Amino acid sequence: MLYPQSNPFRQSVDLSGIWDFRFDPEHHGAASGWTNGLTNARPIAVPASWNDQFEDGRDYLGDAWYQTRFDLPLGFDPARQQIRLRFGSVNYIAEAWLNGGRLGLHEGGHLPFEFDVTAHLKREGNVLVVRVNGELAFDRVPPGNIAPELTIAKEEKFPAASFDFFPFCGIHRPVVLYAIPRDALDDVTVTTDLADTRGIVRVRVARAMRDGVARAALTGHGANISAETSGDELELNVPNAALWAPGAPNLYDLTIQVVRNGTTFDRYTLPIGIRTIRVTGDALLLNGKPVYLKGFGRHEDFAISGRGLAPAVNVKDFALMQWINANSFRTSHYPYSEQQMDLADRLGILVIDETPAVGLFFAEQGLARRFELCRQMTRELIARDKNHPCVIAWSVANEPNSVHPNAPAFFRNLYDLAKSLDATRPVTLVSNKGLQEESFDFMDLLCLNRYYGWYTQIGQIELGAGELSQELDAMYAKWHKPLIFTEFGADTLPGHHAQPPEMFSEEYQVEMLTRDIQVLRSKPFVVGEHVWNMCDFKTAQGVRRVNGMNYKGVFTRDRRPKMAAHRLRELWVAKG
Ligand code: BDP
Repeated sequence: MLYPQSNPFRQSVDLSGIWDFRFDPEHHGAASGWTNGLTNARPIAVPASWNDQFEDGRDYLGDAWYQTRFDLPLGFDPARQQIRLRFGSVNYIAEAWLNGGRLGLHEGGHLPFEFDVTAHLKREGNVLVVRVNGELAFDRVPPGNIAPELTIAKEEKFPAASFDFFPFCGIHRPVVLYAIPRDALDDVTVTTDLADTRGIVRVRVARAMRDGVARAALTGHGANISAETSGDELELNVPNAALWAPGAPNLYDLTIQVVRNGTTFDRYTLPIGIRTIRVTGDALLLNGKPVYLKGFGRHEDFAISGRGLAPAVNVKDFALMQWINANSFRTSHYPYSEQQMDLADRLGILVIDETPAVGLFFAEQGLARRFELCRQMTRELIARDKNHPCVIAWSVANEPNSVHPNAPAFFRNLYDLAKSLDATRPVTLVSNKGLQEESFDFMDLLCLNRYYGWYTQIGQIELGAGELSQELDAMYAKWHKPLIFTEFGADTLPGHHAQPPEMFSEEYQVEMLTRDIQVLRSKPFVVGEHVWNMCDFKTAQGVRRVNGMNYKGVFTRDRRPKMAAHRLRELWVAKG
Protein backbone atom coordinates (compact mmCIF):
# COMPACT_ATOMS: atom_id res chain seq x y z
CA MET A 1 0.00 0.00 0.00
CA LEU A 2 1.58 3.27 -1.14
CA TYR A 3 1.14 6.27 1.16
CA PRO A 4 -0.70 9.07 -0.71
CA GLN A 5 1.55 11.69 -2.24
CA SER A 6 1.20 14.75 -4.44
CA ASN A 7 3.15 15.23 -7.67
CA PRO A 8 2.15 16.06 -11.28
CA PHE A 9 0.38 12.65 -11.52
CA ARG A 10 -1.17 12.33 -8.06
CA GLN A 11 -3.02 14.64 -5.70
CA SER A 12 -3.90 14.30 -2.05
CA VAL A 13 -5.75 16.37 0.51
CA ASP A 14 -5.83 15.78 4.25
CA LEU A 15 -9.37 16.01 5.68
CA SER A 16 -8.13 16.41 9.28
CA GLY A 17 -9.67 19.21 11.34
CA ILE A 18 -12.80 19.75 13.38
CA TRP A 19 -15.51 17.24 12.45
CA ASP A 20 -19.04 16.66 13.78
CA PHE A 21 -19.61 13.93 16.36
CA ARG A 22 -22.30 12.06 18.31
CA PHE A 23 -22.26 9.24 20.83
CA ASP A 24 -24.81 6.50 20.06
CA PRO A 25 -25.12 4.27 23.14
CA GLU A 26 -28.53 2.97 21.99
CA HIS A 27 -27.23 2.00 18.52
CA HIS A 28 -30.01 3.87 16.79
CA GLY A 29 -27.84 5.96 14.45
CA ALA A 30 -28.37 3.84 11.34
CA ALA A 31 -32.15 3.57 11.92
CA SER A 32 -32.31 7.33 12.48
CA GLY A 33 -30.70 8.04 9.12
CA TRP A 34 -27.34 9.23 10.45
CA THR A 35 -25.66 7.49 7.51
CA ASN A 36 -26.90 10.45 5.42
CA GLY A 37 -25.76 13.11 7.87
CA LEU A 38 -25.77 13.95 11.59
CA THR A 39 -28.07 16.32 13.42
CA ASN A 40 -27.39 17.82 16.86
CA ALA A 41 -23.73 17.00 16.54
CA ARG A 42 -20.92 18.43 18.66
CA PRO A 43 -17.46 19.39 17.37
CA ILE A 44 -14.54 16.97 17.69
CA ALA A 45 -10.90 17.07 16.63
CA VAL A 46 -9.70 14.56 14.02
CA PRO A 47 -7.28 12.89 14.39
CA ALA A 48 -7.48 12.26 18.16
CA SER A 49 -9.14 9.86 20.57
CA TRP A 50 -12.59 10.99 21.68
CA ASN A 51 -12.09 9.91 25.32
CA ASP A 52 -10.37 13.00 26.71
CA GLN A 53 -11.92 15.67 24.49
CA PHE A 54 -15.17 16.05 26.46
CA GLU A 55 -16.49 16.18 30.00
CA ASP A 56 -18.50 13.03 29.31
CA GLY A 57 -17.65 9.80 27.53
CA ARG A 58 -14.12 9.14 28.82
CA ASP A 59 -14.87 5.47 29.46
CA TYR A 60 -17.41 5.15 26.65
CA LEU A 61 -16.26 2.66 24.02
CA GLY A 62 -19.48 1.95 22.11
CA ASP A 63 -20.87 3.31 18.85
CA ALA A 64 -20.02 6.91 17.96
CA TRP A 65 -20.56 8.79 14.72
CA TYR A 66 -18.28 11.22 12.90
CA GLN A 67 -19.06 13.46 9.98
CA THR A 68 -17.26 15.92 7.75
CA ARG A 69 -18.15 17.80 4.57
CA PHE A 70 -15.82 18.61 1.71
CA ASP A 71 -15.72 19.88 -1.86
CA LEU A 72 -13.42 18.35 -4.46
CA PRO A 73 -10.28 20.42 -4.76
CA LEU A 74 -9.24 21.75 -8.16
CA GLY A 75 -7.40 19.03 -10.07
CA PHE A 76 -9.39 16.10 -8.70
CA ASP A 77 -11.29 14.57 -11.63
CA PRO A 78 -13.46 11.48 -11.02
CA ALA A 79 -14.03 11.12 -14.78
CA ARG A 80 -10.32 10.65 -15.42
CA GLN A 81 -8.86 9.42 -12.14
CA GLN A 82 -9.38 6.90 -9.43
CA ILE A 83 -10.15 8.66 -6.15
CA ARG A 84 -9.63 6.94 -2.83
CA LEU A 85 -10.33 7.74 0.77
CA ARG A 86 -7.65 6.48 3.13
CA PHE A 87 -7.94 6.19 6.91
CA GLY A 88 -4.58 5.98 8.68
CA SER A 89 -6.21 4.19 11.64
CA VAL A 90 -9.52 4.03 13.45
CA ASN A 91 -9.95 2.16 16.73
CA TYR A 92 -11.57 -0.31 16.52
CA ILE A 93 -14.29 -0.79 13.90
CA ALA A 94 -14.99 1.80 11.22
CA GLU A 95 -17.96 1.77 8.85
CA ALA A 96 -18.16 4.59 6.35
CA TRP A 97 -20.76 6.24 4.07
CA LEU A 98 -20.20 8.89 1.46
CA ASN A 99 -23.25 10.88 0.37
CA GLY A 100 -25.42 8.13 1.86
CA GLY A 101 -23.70 5.33 -0.07
CA ARG A 102 -22.01 2.68 2.06
CA LEU A 103 -18.28 2.39 1.42
CA GLY A 104 -17.51 -0.58 3.65
CA LEU A 105 -16.27 -1.65 7.07
CA HIS A 106 -12.82 -2.21 8.53
CA GLU A 107 -11.91 -4.04 11.70
CA GLY A 108 -8.67 -3.44 13.59
CA GLY A 109 -7.41 -0.40 15.41
CA HIS A 110 -3.95 0.58 14.23
CA LEU A 111 -3.58 -0.07 10.52
CA PRO A 112 -4.67 1.84 7.44
CA PHE A 113 -7.52 0.99 5.10
CA GLU A 114 -9.04 2.68 2.11
CA PHE A 115 -12.08 2.78 -0.15
CA ASP A 116 -12.41 3.58 -3.83
CA VAL A 117 -14.87 6.50 -3.72
CA THR A 118 -14.73 7.57 -7.36
CA ALA A 119 -18.36 6.61 -8.06
CA HIS A 120 -19.71 8.26 -4.88
CA LEU A 121 -18.25 11.74 -5.28
CA LYS A 122 -19.91 15.04 -6.09
CA ARG A 123 -17.93 18.09 -7.09
CA GLU A 124 -19.30 20.02 -4.09
CA GLY A 125 -21.04 19.26 -0.81
CA ASN A 126 -19.79 15.72 -0.14
CA VAL A 127 -20.89 14.31 3.23
CA LEU A 128 -18.65 11.67 4.78
CA VAL A 129 -20.06 9.78 7.78
CA VAL A 130 -18.15 7.23 9.85
CA ARG A 131 -19.48 4.96 12.58
CA VAL A 132 -16.78 3.95 15.03
CA ASN A 133 -17.01 1.26 17.68
CA GLY A 134 -14.25 0.58 20.21
CA GLU A 135 -15.92 -1.96 22.51
CA LEU A 136 -13.82 -4.66 24.13
CA ALA A 137 -14.77 -8.21 23.20
CA PHE A 138 -13.27 -11.67 23.60
CA ASP A 139 -13.26 -12.25 19.83
CA ARG A 140 -11.49 -9.02 18.91
CA VAL A 141 -7.73 -8.36 18.66
CA PRO A 142 -6.60 -7.28 21.13
CA PRO A 143 -9.24 -9.07 23.18
CA GLY A 144 -11.00 -7.59 26.18
CA ASN A 145 -13.94 -8.25 28.51
CA ILE A 146 -12.80 -11.83 28.80
CA ALA A 147 -14.92 -14.02 31.07
CA PRO A 148 -12.63 -15.35 33.83
CA GLU A 149 -13.33 -18.97 32.83
CA LEU A 150 -11.88 -18.33 29.37
CA THR A 151 -8.39 -17.51 30.45
CA ILE A 152 -5.96 -17.11 33.29
CA ALA A 153 -7.12 -14.94 36.17
CA LYS A 154 -7.05 -11.27 35.24
CA GLU A 155 -6.63 -8.38 37.55
CA GLU A 156 -9.84 -6.30 37.70
CA LYS A 157 -9.80 -3.11 35.74
CA PHE A 158 -12.17 -0.61 34.21
CA PRO A 159 -12.60 -0.50 31.27
CA ALA A 160 -12.02 -4.28 31.15
CA ALA A 161 -9.05 -4.41 28.81
CA SER A 162 -6.88 -7.54 28.73
CA PHE A 163 -3.91 -5.24 28.21
CA ASP A 164 -2.24 -2.51 30.23
CA PHE A 165 -3.01 0.66 28.30
CA PHE A 166 -6.13 2.78 28.02
CA PRO A 167 -8.45 1.53 25.24
CA PHE A 168 -8.61 4.91 23.51
CA CYS A 169 -11.11 5.07 20.61
CA GLY A 170 -11.74 7.22 17.59
CA ILE A 171 -10.23 8.34 14.31
CA HIS A 172 -6.58 8.27 15.36
CA ARG A 173 -4.71 9.15 12.18
CA PRO A 174 -5.37 11.40 9.21
CA VAL A 175 -8.15 10.76 6.71
CA VAL A 176 -6.75 11.52 3.27
CA LEU A 177 -8.62 11.91 -0.01
CA TYR A 178 -6.31 11.17 -2.90
CA ALA A 179 -6.44 10.89 -6.66
CA ILE A 180 -4.31 8.59 -8.80
CA PRO A 181 -4.30 7.86 -12.53
CA ARG A 182 -6.46 5.01 -13.80
CA ASP A 183 -3.26 3.33 -14.99
CA ALA A 184 -1.67 3.78 -11.61
CA LEU A 185 1.21 2.06 -9.99
CA ASP A 186 -0.48 -0.03 -7.29
CA ASP A 187 2.43 -1.08 -5.14
CA VAL A 188 6.21 -1.14 -4.86
CA THR A 189 8.22 -3.67 -2.85
CA VAL A 190 11.89 -2.91 -2.22
CA THR A 191 14.44 -5.31 -0.76
CA THR A 192 18.15 -4.63 -0.46
CA ASP A 193 21.26 -6.74 -0.27
CA LEU A 194 25.03 -6.28 -0.27
CA ALA A 195 27.85 -7.76 -2.29
CA ASP A 196 31.05 -6.34 -0.78
CA THR A 197 30.64 -2.60 -1.18
CA ARG A 198 27.96 -2.88 -3.85
CA GLY A 199 24.36 -2.33 -2.84
CA ILE A 200 21.71 -4.36 -4.63
CA VAL A 201 18.24 -2.85 -4.72
CA ARG A 202 15.51 -5.21 -5.91
CA VAL A 203 12.23 -3.59 -6.86
CA ARG A 204 8.94 -5.35 -7.52
CA VAL A 205 6.10 -3.27 -8.93
CA ALA A 206 2.39 -3.96 -9.13
CA ARG A 207 0.64 -1.90 -11.80
CA ALA A 208 -2.71 -1.84 -13.48
CA MET A 209 -1.27 -1.13 -16.94
CA ARG A 210 -0.07 -4.41 -18.44
CA ASP A 211 1.73 -2.96 -21.50
CA GLY A 212 4.41 -0.30 -21.38
CA VAL A 213 7.30 -0.38 -18.90
CA ALA A 214 8.10 0.39 -15.30
CA ARG A 215 11.16 2.59 -14.99
CA ALA A 216 13.15 3.03 -11.75
CA ALA A 217 15.67 5.71 -10.89
CA LEU A 218 17.77 5.80 -7.74
CA THR A 219 19.34 9.11 -6.73
CA GLY A 220 21.32 10.42 -3.77
CA HIS A 221 24.86 10.16 -2.37
CA GLY A 222 26.24 10.84 -5.84
CA ALA A 223 24.30 7.99 -7.45
CA ASN A 224 22.02 8.32 -10.45
CA ILE A 225 21.16 4.80 -11.51
CA SER A 226 18.22 3.64 -13.56
CA ALA A 227 16.69 0.51 -14.99
CA GLU A 228 13.42 -0.49 -16.61
CA THR A 229 11.32 -3.59 -17.12
CA SER A 230 8.33 -4.60 -19.17
CA GLY A 231 7.60 -7.11 -16.41
CA ASP A 232 7.28 -6.64 -12.65
CA GLU A 233 10.82 -6.83 -11.31
CA LEU A 234 14.06 -4.99 -11.74
CA GLU A 235 17.39 -4.63 -10.00
CA LEU A 236 19.59 -1.61 -9.41
CA ASN A 237 23.26 -1.99 -8.54
CA VAL A 238 24.82 0.75 -6.44
CA PRO A 239 28.63 0.79 -6.37
CA ASN A 240 30.10 1.92 -3.03
CA ALA A 241 26.65 2.16 -1.53
CA ALA A 242 26.10 4.54 1.39
CA LEU A 243 24.52 2.05 3.79
CA TRP A 244 21.67 2.82 6.17
CA ALA A 245 22.41 2.32 9.89
CA PRO A 246 21.91 4.13 13.20
CA GLY A 247 24.32 7.05 13.29
CA ALA A 248 24.41 7.11 9.47
CA PRO A 249 20.84 6.85 8.24
CA ASN A 250 21.68 7.25 4.55
CA LEU A 251 18.59 7.35 2.37
CA TYR A 252 18.26 7.32 -1.41
CA ASP A 253 15.25 8.45 -3.41
CA LEU A 254 13.71 5.71 -5.51
CA THR A 255 11.40 7.04 -8.23
CA ILE A 256 9.22 4.64 -10.18
CA GLN A 257 7.45 5.69 -13.37
CA VAL A 258 4.88 3.87 -15.45
CA VAL A 259 5.60 4.67 -19.11
CA ARG A 260 3.91 3.74 -22.39
CA ASN A 261 5.16 4.89 -25.82
CA GLY A 262 7.38 7.48 -24.17
CA THR A 263 4.53 9.00 -22.14
CA THR A 264 4.58 8.83 -18.34
CA PHE A 265 1.24 7.85 -16.78
CA ASP A 266 2.20 7.70 -13.12
CA ARG A 267 5.10 8.44 -10.84
CA TYR A 268 5.88 7.65 -7.22
CA THR A 269 8.95 8.46 -5.11
CA LEU A 270 9.93 6.78 -1.89
CA PRO A 271 12.99 7.08 0.33
CA ILE A 272 14.84 3.80 0.70
CA GLY A 273 17.81 2.65 2.75
CA ILE A 274 20.28 0.01 1.64
CA ARG A 275 20.95 -2.40 4.49
CA THR A 276 20.76 -6.05 5.49
CA ILE A 277 19.48 -7.59 8.71
CA ARG A 278 20.17 -11.20 9.66
CA VAL A 279 20.26 -13.55 12.60
CA THR A 280 23.36 -15.73 12.54
CA GLY A 281 24.17 -17.99 15.45
CA ASP A 282 24.02 -15.85 18.60
CA ALA A 283 24.13 -12.54 16.80
CA LEU A 284 21.84 -10.00 15.21
CA LEU A 285 23.74 -8.58 12.25
CA LEU A 286 23.04 -5.22 10.63
CA ASN A 287 25.03 -4.86 7.43
CA GLY A 288 26.99 -7.93 8.46
CA LYS A 289 28.06 -6.48 11.83
CA PRO A 290 26.67 -7.31 15.29
CA VAL A 291 24.21 -4.71 16.52
CA TYR A 292 23.10 -4.22 20.14
CA LEU A 293 19.66 -2.67 20.69
CA LYS A 294 19.34 0.07 23.31
CA GLY A 295 15.97 1.66 23.75
CA PHE A 296 12.41 1.22 24.85
CA GLY A 297 9.02 -0.27 24.57
CA ARG A 298 6.83 2.77 23.98
CA HIS A 299 3.21 3.86 23.53
CA GLU A 300 1.38 6.32 21.35
CA ASP A 301 -0.14 8.21 24.25
CA PHE A 302 -0.44 11.84 25.23
CA ALA A 303 -2.72 14.06 27.29
CA ILE A 304 -6.02 15.04 25.61
CA SER A 305 -5.15 13.72 22.13
CA GLY A 306 -4.98 10.18 23.58
CA ARG A 307 -3.73 7.78 20.92
CA GLY A 308 -4.28 10.31 18.11
CA LEU A 309 -1.43 11.38 15.87
CA ALA A 310 0.51 14.15 17.62
CA PRO A 311 3.30 15.28 15.28
CA ALA A 312 5.09 17.53 17.79
CA VAL A 313 5.08 14.74 20.39
CA ASN A 314 6.52 12.35 17.80
CA VAL A 315 9.34 14.75 16.96
CA LYS A 316 10.02 15.31 20.67
CA ASP A 317 10.12 11.57 21.36
CA PHE A 318 12.71 11.04 18.66
CA ALA A 319 14.73 13.97 20.01
CA LEU A 320 14.63 12.36 23.47
CA MET A 321 15.63 8.97 22.07
CA GLN A 322 18.61 10.63 20.43
CA TRP A 323 19.46 12.56 23.60
CA ILE A 324 19.42 9.40 25.70
CA ASN A 325 21.58 7.50 23.16
CA ALA A 326 18.87 4.96 22.28
CA ASN A 327 19.16 3.31 18.89
CA SER A 328 15.87 1.41 18.76
CA PHE A 329 12.32 0.84 20.02
CA ARG A 330 9.50 -1.66 19.72
CA THR A 331 6.04 -0.57 18.59
CA SER A 332 4.53 -2.07 21.73
CA HIS A 333 1.68 -3.11 21.47
CA TYR A 334 0.35 -2.14 18.05
CA PRO A 335 1.66 -0.56 14.83
CA TYR A 336 2.59 3.12 15.24
CA SER A 337 1.81 5.89 12.76
CA GLU A 338 3.45 6.09 9.34
CA GLN A 339 4.89 9.38 10.57
CA GLN A 340 6.85 7.57 13.29
CA MET A 341 8.18 5.05 10.78
CA ASP A 342 9.30 7.88 8.48
CA LEU A 343 11.06 9.60 11.40
CA ALA A 344 12.81 6.36 12.35
CA ASP A 345 14.06 5.94 8.75
CA ARG A 346 15.27 9.49 8.64
CA LEU A 347 16.90 9.60 12.08
CA GLY A 348 18.37 6.10 12.07
CA ILE A 349 16.35 4.37 14.79
CA LEU A 350 15.81 0.59 14.52
CA VAL A 351 12.26 -0.68 14.99
CA ILE A 352 10.78 -3.99 16.09
CA ASP A 353 7.40 -3.68 14.39
CA GLU A 354 4.61 -5.31 16.41
CA THR A 355 1.06 -6.25 15.39
CA PRO A 356 -1.92 -5.33 17.64
CA ALA A 357 -1.99 -8.89 19.07
CA VAL A 358 -1.52 -8.19 22.79
CA GLY A 359 -3.03 -10.32 25.55
CA LEU A 360 -4.20 -13.15 23.27
CA PHE A 361 -5.72 -16.25 24.81
CA PHE A 362 -6.36 -19.63 23.25
CA ALA A 363 -9.61 -21.04 24.60
CA GLU A 364 -11.88 -22.20 21.75
CA GLN A 365 -14.45 -19.44 22.18
CA GLY A 366 -13.69 -16.87 19.48
CA LEU A 367 -10.37 -18.49 18.63
CA ALA A 368 -11.04 -18.86 14.90
CA ARG A 369 -11.98 -15.20 14.71
CA ARG A 370 -8.94 -14.00 16.66
CA PHE A 371 -6.76 -16.14 14.44
CA GLU A 372 -8.15 -14.68 11.21
CA LEU A 373 -7.80 -11.17 12.64
CA CYS A 374 -4.17 -11.83 13.55
CA ARG A 375 -3.54 -13.04 10.01
CA GLN A 376 -5.23 -9.97 8.55
CA MET A 377 -3.27 -7.62 10.83
CA THR A 378 0.03 -9.33 10.01
CA ARG A 379 -0.71 -8.95 6.30
CA GLU A 380 -1.75 -5.30 6.69
CA LEU A 381 1.30 -4.44 8.80
CA ILE A 382 3.80 -5.94 6.40
CA ALA A 383 2.03 -4.38 3.40
CA ARG A 384 2.31 -0.98 5.08
CA ASP A 385 5.83 -1.12 6.51
CA LYS A 386 7.81 -3.50 4.28
CA ASN A 387 9.79 -0.73 2.57
CA HIS A 388 11.06 0.95 5.76
CA PRO A 389 14.77 0.34 6.39
CA CYS A 390 14.17 1.06 10.09
CA VAL A 391 12.10 -2.12 10.48
CA ILE A 392 14.46 -4.93 11.50
CA ALA A 393 11.97 -7.51 12.80
CA TRP A 394 8.27 -8.34 12.88
CA SER A 395 6.75 -9.18 16.27
CA VAL A 396 3.59 -11.26 15.85
CA ALA A 397 2.32 -10.77 19.43
CA ASN A 398 3.05 -9.50 22.94
CA GLU A 399 2.62 -11.67 26.02
CA PRO A 400 0.07 -14.17 24.75
CA ASN A 401 -1.35 -16.55 27.37
CA SER A 402 0.46 -19.18 25.39
CA VAL A 403 0.87 -22.04 27.83
CA HIS A 404 -2.00 -23.73 26.00
CA PRO A 405 -2.11 -26.58 23.47
CA ASN A 406 -3.58 -24.32 20.77
CA ALA A 407 -0.83 -21.70 20.92
CA PRO A 408 2.13 -23.24 19.03
CA ALA A 409 0.15 -24.01 15.85
CA PHE A 410 -1.42 -20.54 16.00
CA PHE A 411 2.00 -18.87 16.07
CA ARG A 412 3.61 -21.29 13.59
CA ASN A 413 0.98 -20.16 11.13
CA LEU A 414 1.62 -16.46 11.79
CA TYR A 415 5.38 -17.01 11.57
CA ASP A 416 5.04 -18.76 8.20
CA LEU A 417 2.68 -16.06 6.96
CA ALA A 418 5.12 -13.27 7.90
CA LYS A 419 8.01 -15.15 6.28
CA SER A 420 6.02 -15.71 3.09
CA LEU A 421 5.31 -11.98 2.86
CA ASP A 422 8.83 -10.89 3.78
CA ALA A 423 11.73 -13.33 3.66
CA THR A 424 14.28 -10.64 4.56
CA ARG A 425 13.48 -9.87 8.21
CA PRO A 426 13.56 -11.97 11.38
CA VAL A 427 10.19 -12.81 12.93
CA THR A 428 9.73 -12.92 16.67
CA LEU A 429 7.22 -13.20 19.50
CA VAL A 430 7.47 -11.17 22.71
CA SER A 431 6.80 -13.50 25.63
CA ASN A 432 6.72 -13.57 29.41
CA LYS A 433 6.64 -17.35 29.51
CA GLY A 434 10.39 -17.96 29.37
CA LEU A 435 11.28 -21.65 29.07
CA GLN A 436 7.60 -22.53 28.66
CA GLU A 437 7.23 -20.53 25.42
CA GLU A 438 7.02 -23.40 22.93
CA SER A 439 6.87 -21.07 19.93
CA PHE A 440 10.46 -20.06 20.62
CA ASP A 441 11.36 -23.39 18.97
CA PHE A 442 10.76 -21.78 15.58
CA MET A 443 11.02 -18.01 16.10
CA ASP A 444 14.19 -16.42 14.65
CA LEU A 445 15.07 -14.61 17.86
CA LEU A 446 13.71 -14.56 21.38
CA CYS A 447 12.10 -11.55 23.04
CA LEU A 448 11.58 -11.81 26.80
CA ASN A 449 9.64 -9.55 29.20
CA ARG A 450 10.43 -9.85 32.91
CA TYR A 451 9.80 -7.79 36.04
CA TYR A 452 12.24 -9.31 38.52
CA GLY A 453 12.51 -7.01 41.50
CA TRP A 454 9.06 -5.61 40.74
CA TYR A 455 6.17 -8.06 40.31
CA THR A 456 8.37 -10.86 41.63
CA GLN A 457 11.22 -10.60 44.16
CA ILE A 458 9.35 -7.50 45.28
CA GLY A 459 11.69 -4.84 46.65
CA GLN A 460 14.74 -7.11 46.21
CA ILE A 461 16.76 -5.97 43.23
CA GLU A 462 19.73 -8.23 43.87
CA LEU A 463 17.61 -11.34 44.23
CA GLY A 464 15.76 -10.44 41.05
CA ALA A 465 19.00 -9.94 39.13
CA GLY A 466 20.13 -13.43 40.16
CA GLU A 467 16.87 -14.94 38.86
CA LEU A 468 17.24 -13.05 35.61
CA SER A 469 20.77 -14.32 35.12
CA GLN A 470 19.74 -17.94 35.67
CA GLU A 471 16.72 -17.72 33.41
CA LEU A 472 18.69 -16.15 30.56
CA ASP A 473 21.29 -18.91 30.75
CA ALA A 474 18.61 -21.59 30.78
CA MET A 475 16.89 -20.09 27.73
CA TYR A 476 20.15 -19.94 25.86
CA ALA A 477 20.96 -23.53 26.78
CA LYS A 478 17.56 -24.59 25.43
CA TRP A 479 17.42 -22.61 22.18
CA HIS A 480 20.85 -21.22 21.29
CA LYS A 481 19.25 -18.13 19.79
CA PRO A 482 19.92 -14.42 20.32
CA LEU A 483 17.67 -12.78 22.90
CA ILE A 484 16.37 -9.25 23.31
CA PHE A 485 15.20 -8.29 26.80
CA THR A 486 12.11 -6.41 25.60
CA GLU A 487 10.61 -5.30 28.93
CA PHE A 488 11.96 -4.58 32.41
CA GLY A 489 11.15 -1.69 34.66
CA ALA A 490 9.71 -0.24 37.84
CA ASP A 491 6.82 2.16 38.47
CA THR A 492 8.39 5.41 39.61
CA LEU A 493 6.68 8.49 40.98
CA PRO A 494 8.67 11.51 39.84
CA GLY A 495 10.03 13.45 42.79
CA HIS A 496 9.83 10.52 45.23
CA HIS A 497 13.17 9.63 46.77
CA ALA A 498 14.43 6.96 49.13
CA GLN A 499 17.81 5.91 50.43
CA PRO A 500 18.19 2.95 50.59
CA PRO A 501 16.13 2.65 47.39
CA GLU A 502 12.51 1.69 47.85
CA MET A 503 9.85 0.71 45.31
CA PHE A 504 8.26 3.70 43.50
CA SER A 505 11.23 5.97 44.27
CA GLU A 506 13.48 7.36 41.53
CA GLU A 507 16.45 5.63 43.19
CA TYR A 508 14.78 2.23 42.92
CA GLN A 509 14.21 2.63 39.18
CA VAL A 510 17.84 3.70 38.69
CA GLU A 511 19.21 0.77 40.71
CA MET A 512 16.97 -1.84 39.16
CA LEU A 513 17.63 -0.82 35.56
CA THR A 514 21.36 -0.53 36.22
CA ARG A 515 21.60 -3.95 37.87
CA ASP A 516 19.53 -5.71 35.19
CA ILE A 517 21.63 -4.10 32.47
CA GLN A 518 24.80 -5.41 34.15
CA VAL A 519 23.35 -8.91 33.95
CA LEU A 520 22.30 -8.50 30.33
CA ARG A 521 25.72 -7.31 29.28
CA SER A 522 27.41 -10.29 30.88
CA LYS A 523 25.60 -12.58 28.39
CA PRO A 524 27.04 -12.54 24.87
CA PHE A 525 23.81 -13.94 23.38
CA VAL A 526 21.75 -10.97 24.66
CA VAL A 527 21.51 -8.56 21.73
CA GLY A 528 19.35 -5.83 23.18
CA GLU A 529 17.87 -4.06 26.19
CA HIS A 530 14.50 -2.31 25.88
CA VAL A 531 13.38 -0.60 29.08
CA TRP A 532 9.66 -0.54 29.87
CA ASN A 533 8.61 2.22 29.21
CA MET A 534 9.97 5.34 27.59
CA CYS A 535 7.22 7.54 29.10
CA ASP A 536 4.50 7.22 31.73
CA PHE A 537 1.23 6.36 30.02
CA LYS A 538 -2.52 6.16 30.62
CA THR A 539 -4.13 2.87 31.57
CA ALA A 540 -7.56 1.64 32.61
CA GLN A 541 -8.37 2.18 36.30
CA GLY A 542 -7.32 -0.52 38.75
CA VAL A 543 -5.80 -0.92 42.19
CA ARG A 544 -2.34 -1.37 40.66
CA ARG A 545 -2.62 1.77 38.53
CA VAL A 546 -2.57 4.93 40.66
CA ASN A 547 -4.27 7.81 38.78
CA GLY A 548 -5.01 5.38 35.93
CA MET A 549 -1.35 5.56 34.99
CA ASN A 550 1.53 3.19 34.42
CA TYR A 551 4.50 5.03 35.96
CA LYS A 552 7.28 2.85 34.54
CA GLY A 553 8.31 5.69 32.23
CA VAL A 554 11.88 6.91 32.27
CA PHE A 555 10.25 10.19 31.23
CA THR A 556 6.98 11.52 32.60
CA ARG A 557 3.90 11.67 30.39
CA ASP A 558 4.83 15.29 29.58
CA ARG A 559 8.35 14.13 28.63
CA ARG A 560 10.44 15.30 31.61
CA PRO A 561 13.34 13.03 32.59
CA LYS A 562 13.33 11.04 35.81
CA MET A 563 16.72 10.23 37.41
CA ALA A 564 16.86 6.98 35.44
CA ALA A 565 16.91 8.88 32.15
CA HIS A 566 20.27 10.39 33.07
CA ARG A 567 21.63 6.99 34.13
CA LEU A 568 20.52 5.33 30.88
CA ARG A 569 22.06 8.14 28.90
CA GLU A 570 25.43 7.28 30.49
CA LEU A 571 24.99 3.54 30.13
CA TRP A 572 23.95 3.85 26.50
CA VAL A 573 26.64 6.23 25.27
CA ALA A 574 29.34 3.67 25.80
CA LYS A 575 27.61 0.57 24.45
CA GLY A 576 27.90 0.24 20.65
C1 BDP B 1 3.90 -6.29 30.66
C2 BDP B 1 3.11 -5.81 29.46
C3 BDP B 1 2.99 -4.29 29.41
C4 BDP B 1 2.69 -3.74 30.78
C5 BDP B 1 3.79 -4.11 31.73
C6 BDP B 1 3.57 -3.56 33.14
O1 BDP B 1 3.64 -6.31 28.25
O2 BDP B 1 2.01 -3.92 28.47
O3 BDP B 1 2.47 -2.35 30.78
O4 BDP B 1 3.84 -5.52 31.83
O5 BDP B 1 2.96 -4.25 33.96
O6 BDP B 1 3.38 -7.48 31.12
O7 BDP B 1 3.98 -2.44 33.40
